[in-house]
Formats: sequence, C-alpha cells, structure tokens
Amino acid sequence: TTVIRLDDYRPPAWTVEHVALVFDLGIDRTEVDATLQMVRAAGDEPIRLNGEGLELLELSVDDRRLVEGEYILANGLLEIAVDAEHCTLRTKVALRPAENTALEGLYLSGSRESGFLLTQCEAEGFRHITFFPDRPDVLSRYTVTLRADRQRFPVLLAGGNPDGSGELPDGRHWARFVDPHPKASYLFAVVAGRLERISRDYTTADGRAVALHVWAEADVIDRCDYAMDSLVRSMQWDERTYGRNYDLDVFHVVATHDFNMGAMENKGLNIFNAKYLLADPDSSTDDEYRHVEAVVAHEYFHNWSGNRVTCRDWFQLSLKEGLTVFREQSFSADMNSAPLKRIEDVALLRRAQFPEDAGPLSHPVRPSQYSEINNFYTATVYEKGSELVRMLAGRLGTEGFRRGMDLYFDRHDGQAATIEDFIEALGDANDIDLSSYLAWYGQAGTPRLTAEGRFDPAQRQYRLTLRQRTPATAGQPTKQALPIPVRLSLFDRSGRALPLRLEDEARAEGTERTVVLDTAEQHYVFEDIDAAPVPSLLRGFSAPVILECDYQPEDLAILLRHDPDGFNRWEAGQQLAGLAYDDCRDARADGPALLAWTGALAELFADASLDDALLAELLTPPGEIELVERQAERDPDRIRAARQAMLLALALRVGAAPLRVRYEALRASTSAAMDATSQARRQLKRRVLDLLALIDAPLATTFALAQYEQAPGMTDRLAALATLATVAPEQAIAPIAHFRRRYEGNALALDKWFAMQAQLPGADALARVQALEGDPSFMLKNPNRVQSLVGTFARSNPTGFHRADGAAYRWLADRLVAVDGLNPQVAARVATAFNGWKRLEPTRREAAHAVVAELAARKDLSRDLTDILGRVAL
Ligand code: HT7
Ligand code: ZN
Repeated sequence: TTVIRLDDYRPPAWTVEHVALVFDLGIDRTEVDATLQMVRAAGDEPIRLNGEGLELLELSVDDRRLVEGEYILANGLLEIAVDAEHCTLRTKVALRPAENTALEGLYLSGSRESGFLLTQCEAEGFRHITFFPDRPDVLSRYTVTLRADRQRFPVLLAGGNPDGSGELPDGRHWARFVDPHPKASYLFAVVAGRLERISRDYTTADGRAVALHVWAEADVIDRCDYAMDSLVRSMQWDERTYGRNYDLDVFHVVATHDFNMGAMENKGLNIFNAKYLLADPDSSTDDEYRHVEAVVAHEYFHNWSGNRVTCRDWFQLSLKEGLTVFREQSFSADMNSAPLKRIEDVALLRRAQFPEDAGPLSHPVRPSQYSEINNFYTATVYEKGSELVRMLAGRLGTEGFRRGMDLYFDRHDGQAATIEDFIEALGDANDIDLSSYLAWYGQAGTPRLTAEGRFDPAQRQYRLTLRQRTPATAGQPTKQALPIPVRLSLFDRSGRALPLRLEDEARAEGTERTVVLDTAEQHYVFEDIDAAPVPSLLRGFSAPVILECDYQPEDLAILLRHDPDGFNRWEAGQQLAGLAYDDCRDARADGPALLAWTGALAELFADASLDDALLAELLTPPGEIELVERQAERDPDRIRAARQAMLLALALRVGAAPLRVRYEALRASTSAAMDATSQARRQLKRRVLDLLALIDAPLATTFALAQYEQAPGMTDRLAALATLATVAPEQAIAPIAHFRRRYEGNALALDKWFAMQAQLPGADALARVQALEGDPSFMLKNPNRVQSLVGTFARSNPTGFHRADGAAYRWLADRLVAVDGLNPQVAARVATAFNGWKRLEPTRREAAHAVVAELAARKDLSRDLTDILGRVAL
C-alpha cells in the first residue's frame, strides 16, 4: 500500500481557476461534462488529474480531442503533457450511481423508485465524479448545471447561488448554480430527486438576505423544524461571537438515511445523516435533540472554519475539525448548561479518544503519514484537536482569542492553510509566541500529569510539585515535554477556596490560578497557608491529560461536596468513583473510597438545591470502557462485576425508600416538554430507576412497565425499555415487540431499537444480536443500521463482545468482510472495535489475536479495512 507523508508535501503544479460542470443525471447512468480552466502554478510538469471508477467518454485540450497515446490513464491518474501556461481541459465521463454502495462520490439514497441522488466528496470523493486535481489546496470557482427528468428529479440543488433554470425537451429540466467563492473540490455537492422543504428568511448581521431551506423526503419533513431553529441560532451565534456572517444568498440543508458519517459541510449545501437532522419528541431522545443542535452548528460553523479557510493538505485536518468542534462546544455551552456540556465532552474524550491514544491506532492530532485518509476522521483529530484549541483559547483569554481568530480569518480567507498558520495568527494578534503548543499537534499519546503536594506548617507554605510524562506510542518511542496549562484552586477542609499567593507575588489575588507546566517537573510554592489544603487541579479539564494525584478519598469527597463549579464537582466524583471501583475490584466492601463515594452521593441525593441533570451525572460512575484502565488483566466480566458492585453499594446507601420517593416525584412531573428542566428530570428519573432496580427489582419492573406504557416521548419510552430488558428480560419481550411494531417504517427509531438490544450485557448477547440480524429491517448496506447493531455490540458491549470463547470475534470478522464488500469506510470504522485486544487477559487475547491476524492476512479487503487491521494487528 502507498503511504502518503506530510514531509513529501509539494504545492500543486497546476491549479483550476474555474470549473464548469454539466450533469445529465440518471440513477443507472449519469454523464458529467467538465470544463476546467487550468493554470500552471509551478515547474514544467504535466497536468495530473485524479479519477476513479470513471468511464472516460471524451477528452480534449483547448478544443482538440485527444486520442489514445496523447495521455496516460493508469492507477487513478490521468496525465496529460501540456506546453502552455494555461489551457482549457474538457472531459466527459459516465458514472453508475445506483451501483455505488460505498456512498462516496455520486450515489443513490433510498430505493430506485423513490430515492434521490446526492454526493459525498470529502475527503477524496470528487475524483469519483470527474477528473480533477482532487486535493484541498486547489481552490476553484464552480458553475454547475444539472439536467434531469422533471418527474423523477423535480428538485435540483448544487452549492452556490441559483443562476437560472428552465425546461428541456422530453420532460427534462435544468438548473444552474454559480458559487462565487473559490473552494476545494471536497466541498462540492449536488442533490437531485423528490424532496420536500421547509424554508425561512434570514438577514445576516451585515445585511444579506438569505433563504434557508431544510430538505427531506416527504415522510420526515415534519421533523425538520428543530434543525431549522438550530441553524438560525448557529448563524446568530457566529455573528455575535466571531463576527462571521454567511456569504451566499441561499443555504440548503438536506437529510439522507444513507450516509457514512454524521454530516458534511459542502459549501452552501450541507448534507446530513438523518440521525443528526430529524427530531421530534415521539421518535427522538433528549440526547438526540442536543446532537441535532450541535451537528447543525458544527457544519454551519465550517463555512468559515473549513470552507473560507480550508486545509492545505489532509494532514492539517484538525485545523478545520478541531477548531470547529471547539466552536460547536462553545456554542452548545452557551445554548445549554456550560458545566453539563463540559462533562459530556470530557466523558466522550475519555471514552473514545484516550483508548485510541493508548493503543495501536494512536496518532498525533496532526498525523505525519497515512495510507487511507478516511481512517483519520478520528476522536484524536476531532476531540483532542478541540482540546488543543481550548488550551490556546484559554491562554489568550476571550478577547485575545477573538483578536487571534479575526487575524486568522483575515489573513487566510480564500486560502488553504496549515496548523502553523493558525498558531502564528493567534500569537501575532496578541504579541505572544505560541509555537511551543505545536508540539501537542505532533506528539501522540495522553500525557500523565503527576501532582504531589507538601504542606509546611512552619513556613505556612504549600509546595505543589507537578511532573509530566507521556508513555511511548506506536512509532513514537520518545516524547518531549509539552506546555500543560493547569488551572487550580486550593480548598480548606471546610470547602472554602483559599486566596492564592505564589512565592514571588506581593499579595494574594483570586482563588484560581493557571500555571503552565512546560518542563518535565516544576514546583509551585503557595504562601500564607494555615493547614494542609485540598488541591483542585486541572479545573475545567484545562488540558487533555490523565491526572495522577494521590488524593485521599476524604479530599475528593470535600471537592465533590463543595466545589462551586459543576464540572469540577463531577470530576472530583469521577476520581473518587475510580478509587471506589478499586475497592470493589479488590473486594473491599467497606473500603474507605467506596464509603466516601457512596456517603457523599447519598448526601447530595438528599440536597434539593442540586440541579437534577448534574445529580444524574454525579450518580453515574465512569463506564466499563474507561474503567479498563484501572485493570492490569483486562477481563470485561470482572470489570462489569466490580462496577455493578459499586452501583449496588450506592443504591443501598441512598436507600430504597428515598429512591422510590424520588422516582415517584419525578414521574409526577413528567411531560413531553423539551425545556432544560424537563430534560433534566427525565435524565435523573432514569438514573434513579436503574439504581432502584439493583435493590428492588420487582418494584423497578412495575415502574418501568408503566413508564413504557405512559411515556409521552422517546426518552422515557426507550429508557423504560432498556431498564426492563436488563432487569426483567421476560417481561420486556412484549414491550420490545410492541416498540418494533409501533415504529415500523421509522428508520431512526428502529436503529435505537437495535442499539438498545445490542448493548444488553452478558454471555447471551451474541445470540441476541444474531437473532436481530434476522429481522427483516436489518440490512448491511445501510451504515446507520450496521452501526446500530454491529457497531454498538462491538464497541459498547464489552461483556458481550469479549466473550472468553472468542465467538463474537469470529462473528464480527465475518460481518466485516461482508460489509467491506459494500462499504469500506463503514467496515473500517467498525473494525476499530479490535483496538484494545492486546491488553485483554490471556484467553481473550489469544482468541482475538487469532481472528485479527487471520483477517489482516487477507489480500481481498479494501484499503480502508486493510489499513485498520494492519495497524491493529501490530
Ligand atoms: N467534514 C465532514 C467529514 C465527512 C466525511 C469524511 C470521510 C468520509 C465521509 C464523510 N462525511 C463527512 C464531517 C464534519 O463536519 O466533520
Ligand atoms: Zn467537521
């Protein structure tokens, strides 16, 4: 396989100033006529265009047809030697959309009879549509003409401003679109078919009238209002927060059920996986409402961080993705509860990115090489990338960061930029050298931050020593020290934050400080301290590191009770829960950490002033996947058993009666309303019911059955079903069947039905999943369906997937091969479930190794899947 390296980057020899595309659309066959205004940028190299799976019908240069021998077409490249400095290059190709199951390039969503055509070009899909220098540093203006049968394709859309439409003979019609903003080919998009729309007029802060349209198939168009509202909020927020306005006269958003990822920021024509666009109380959970808002915002924000300023090459992917995740996180924090958003994001980082960074798939936020770029749309590039932007933003403060972003957008508008460009702009705008942060982008692995505090009563000093160390990762044996901002406070034992004065400071200032550890070890001496304080470190999760601090359980309990910040409170609870887990793992039923954790939570449970959603989060210890880190021998059954034991201890400590009373109170206030209070109640109600189920299963079953029947919306309905299926499987059979019938034809609801069952733990999980494969609605060619059943089982059901006999590994291998034949990107994503096999206990490790090695040795798999397996098997 070919490896692409960052160090080999060369600017393009030829660029394309303007491209005119004419599509004659058909489901079985589409013809694309492309006219490229080519300009030599450097050197005397031939023109090289990418093109894959294209049937070349015509090729001409400056109106002269080329014949065989005048060009070379091999290995996905079309090479033409041209002497001139510029030329007009024309190609005509034919494509077969209905046969495109990889969902990259032009493909059919839905059925032949009623589905519609659409494109997905990031990262390298445009080369499946026409011959083109398909790389993000070639920026071109696009004119796109679509022609199609009017009956079959009444709606014709492309990115850019509308520039005419009309009739053609034989019941056909046409529409033209001109995009005045030069863009990279990966941002190109067209959509054609029978779609409905909802529309809204919007005026930008700088006075542009914009028509907003959200498009979907007729049966789901009434579920698009929340997406439209979210879009308007996003546009207003970007104007307010970053001074960024939208820049075309129309903005389209389209929902499809057939999509490889979450959504795509094509210029002027965002395309969404329906899962992240449609929302209504009857079929969407509260979490899904938040996801819709976040993904709509994310794609919209890309219009500046991604489209107006794009990436020079795919190694710079985090330049747009890390930054846009950060922008979305800030937006969501502003729209909802900031601490809860931070909790959710940090939990995701720990669940998805930390394991990636600790295993064979680890890579820097800016990778230095790849063989398949689609495999680098990872939690590291996205979520860790966002944490790096957050550190930079924290270093500059709100106003400084805004100054830096203004300079970045000004300087690089209309360009393909690098991560250096970004960091330089932030620094230049503030007269600060931020270049030391570049090391974060090039170094893989999660740094360990060790903290050690010593109190000196004679000197009235508290001396804090911070050390950092990053373990070796795949291909990066040695590591350097990184700048680690550590936001901290000191609390006395009554939970009061102490004024802080470092040894060289004249007087105390405030109760919170950020120190930046940029060497292997540093000491910080705090003055005027009267008694050993409890340090609250890494507040707000100020750096993406693992904190190792020998806290006593009572110390953490103090923070959990008193820290005024919701995030830090939760964090103290998570640290304490980790120690409580250790107690359970080592069978210390009265271990001090377990007692401190359950005691503090029982107290908080009784505190009526605490926010319901925060309490629900506090009552949730780290999941089985995170807890893996606390286990030398990784045995998912034992991890689950220990975690269940700590939950049982918590339920007993809170007590059956308070749990029942609380559940009943929350139930009494149940409604379908979507406001934050109602959502928080539903979330807490679910936690309370699950805790109650551990100590009074019959009562919890009664509650869950009634909750299922009376649920006003999906959140309560699905939660009840999941509780029932875990606590009383026999009694869940009828409701599960009922849910299946109720949502027949609702793809997104059925996905949740599959996913809920795929997560049920235990030895019989594989048999359950195999039975579900027999459901008539299960199909391998729909990515959402594969993810909901196969992906959920492999990634989110540790005890089910990691069966000691290896049966689930073999089953997954078979499914991967089958999916790979249809959709390599999806197969590769699901295959990352094998990531942690090396650190399993010996029996499982052997079983997994045999399967992974056999798969990795196959020669008939896609580049996507081969790449993942090759790295995982190492
Ligand atoms: N920028 C988008 C990436 C994306 C993608 C990448 C590879 C294959 C299919 C894809 N669909 C969308 C998503 C985002 O906004 O981050
Ligand atoms: Zn993105």
